[in-house]
Amino acid sequence: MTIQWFPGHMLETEKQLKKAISKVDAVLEILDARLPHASANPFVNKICTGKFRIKVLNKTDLADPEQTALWLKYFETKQVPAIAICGTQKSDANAVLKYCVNHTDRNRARKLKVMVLGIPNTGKSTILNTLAGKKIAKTGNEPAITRQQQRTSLNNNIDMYDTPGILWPVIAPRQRAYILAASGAISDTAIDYTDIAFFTAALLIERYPDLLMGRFPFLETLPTDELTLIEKIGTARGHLKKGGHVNLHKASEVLIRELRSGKIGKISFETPKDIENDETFKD
Ligand SMILES: Nc1nc2c(ncn2[C@@H]2O[C@H](COP(=O)(O)OP(=O)(O)OP(=O)(O)O)[C@@H](O)[C@H]2O)c(=O)[nH]1
Ligand SMILES: [Mg+2]
Repeated sequence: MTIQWFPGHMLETEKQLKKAISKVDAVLEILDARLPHASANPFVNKICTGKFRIKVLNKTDLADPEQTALWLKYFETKQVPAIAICGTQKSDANAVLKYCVNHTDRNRARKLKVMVLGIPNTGKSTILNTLAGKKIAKTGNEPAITRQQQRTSLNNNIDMYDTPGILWPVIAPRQRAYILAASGAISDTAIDYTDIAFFTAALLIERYPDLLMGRFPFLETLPTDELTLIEKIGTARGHLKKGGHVNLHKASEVLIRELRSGKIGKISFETPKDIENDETFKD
């Protein structure tokens, strides 16, 4: 299965970005710390050749800290500059800017131009707002909130460029599409909601059984399969159809909502080991 997801405005965005990137000093590639590989747009590699770039693993408050540490080590061994932050924390966002100031070659008399780039919903506009200390850009927990490039002058002689999230035309393999969908980077209408929940349920049962049992104590024992987990959540939350059958769509919504909000706990969707050992994760 491949996911065809490429709204018209993204093609336009690509064209504009290529031009705009040539004019900035540094690119912050904003990734989701829960999925640092799946959330990396291969297109960014292509358009940023020769440009100073740092991978920013954002939303560390939602990710498994153990895995985030492993990802940073992974990027270090590949000699790829990377930093992990919580985009709503001023000190974290400032650390990223400081890194850019210290590592870019330029005439210090003029403003440093920094662009945030990445797939939808990774927190680009949030980081800009945090740095500015006020709500300059619209943000929201769904993809494609920002529709246009926007320049903001910060106090410290830095110009920040916010950009719309960009995805690539065909997302494959299936595992990657599910990871992106579970994180909220792809519109909830692009993939069947229950499919995303089944993927999520399998991940939680296999990798985070304790968090799952902690959040849903009514489970009593760890469900052996995804359907049992989703049905038990549906039953406990009263999402039943006529005849007492569980409304799987509603139960799926509960699981995904709780996962995305962090209520289940700090969860990572992929590990460096996954992409080294599993060919399906490779680009
Ligand atoms: N928990 C948590 N949520 C965050 C963080 N950064 C951003 N968010 C949330 O993630 C959602 C997406 O944030 P945006 O800043 O709109 O993301 P974006 O990358 O600009 O998205 P597009 O404009 O659609 O490309 C919002 O609900 C933010 O509040 C973070 O570090 N931690
Ligand atoms: Mg935005």
